[in-house]
Amino acid sequence: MRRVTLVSLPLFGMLLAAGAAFAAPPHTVTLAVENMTCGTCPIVVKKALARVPGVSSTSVDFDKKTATVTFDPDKATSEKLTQATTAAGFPSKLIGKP
Ligand SMILES: [Cu+2]
Repeated sequence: MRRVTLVSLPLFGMLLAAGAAFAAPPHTVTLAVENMTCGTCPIVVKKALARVPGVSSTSVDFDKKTATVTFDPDKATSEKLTQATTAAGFPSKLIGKP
């Protein structure tokens, strides 16, 4: 039992390193965002999205009513993004991707 533990720890470290090496590239999606009525709204939407773990960049287009978000697909999903804006009072949906 003790021998197994001694062997498995470095092995676990190698698996972690391998996992990092093969981590999925970041995803970028565009969301259609409702309810943005003034210049402050995009800031609120941007903050709500930036708070989602795994999100690396967010840009909100007030004129087009869209948000473009780049995130780590291992940590976040597009569903979590739409949930975050909806919770902030701005329902959104994914454009173009399933
Ligand atoms: Cu506003």
